[in-house]
Amino acid sequence: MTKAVCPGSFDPVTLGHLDIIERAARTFDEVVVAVLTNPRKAPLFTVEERVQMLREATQHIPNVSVAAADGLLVEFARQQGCQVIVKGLRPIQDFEYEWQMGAVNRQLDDRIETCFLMSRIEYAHLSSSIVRELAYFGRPTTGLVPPSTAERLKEKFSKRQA
Ligand code: COD
Repeated sequence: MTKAVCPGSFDPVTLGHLDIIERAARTFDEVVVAVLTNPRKAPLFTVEERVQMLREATQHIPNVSVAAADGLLVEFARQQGCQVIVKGLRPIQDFEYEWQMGAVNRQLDDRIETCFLMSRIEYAHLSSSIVRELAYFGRPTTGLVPPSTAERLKEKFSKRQA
């Protein structure tokens, strides 16, 4: 049985993330989506909110579970018994960072393989930061994020503006 981890900040989950998770779930026996800390980013949503949004968005996929951790990704992968890290790769922008992360993770534990899935062309422009910016300016995010996430974004920014 091959178990994979799909890691990220997911602040919030987008349809680009969800596509990678669905494809990982078709490729591997079990997938754990891990909400981890990216020290380069200051999150809008709490870890609990991000986990909840991911659980709502992935409830239709039976072999996917969602968890949170605040340590290193390879430590999480080891604890969970994951042999593979699955990352999404958008054209150009992701390559340098993901290559570096893949190399560091291999140095930390070379028994855990990193596997990159190319982003679908229709989601290649999509990022959590673009989605947050649209929501900040009061624009709908439908069609970019799962429906329940679009609702939470609306709620978050209406509270901020109130
Ligand atoms: N289409 C396809 N893939 C996408 C899309 C899209 N539209 N948008 C994002 N992705 C991919 C990203 O390329 C990434 O692979 C994944 O989805 C998650 O993206 P984000 O932006 O939610 O998450 P990141 O990149 O901030 O996540 C970084 C981690 C949290 C994974 C990283 O910081 C980490 O591993 N943290 C733990 C500490 C650690 O182990 N660090 C490494 C050693 S120093």
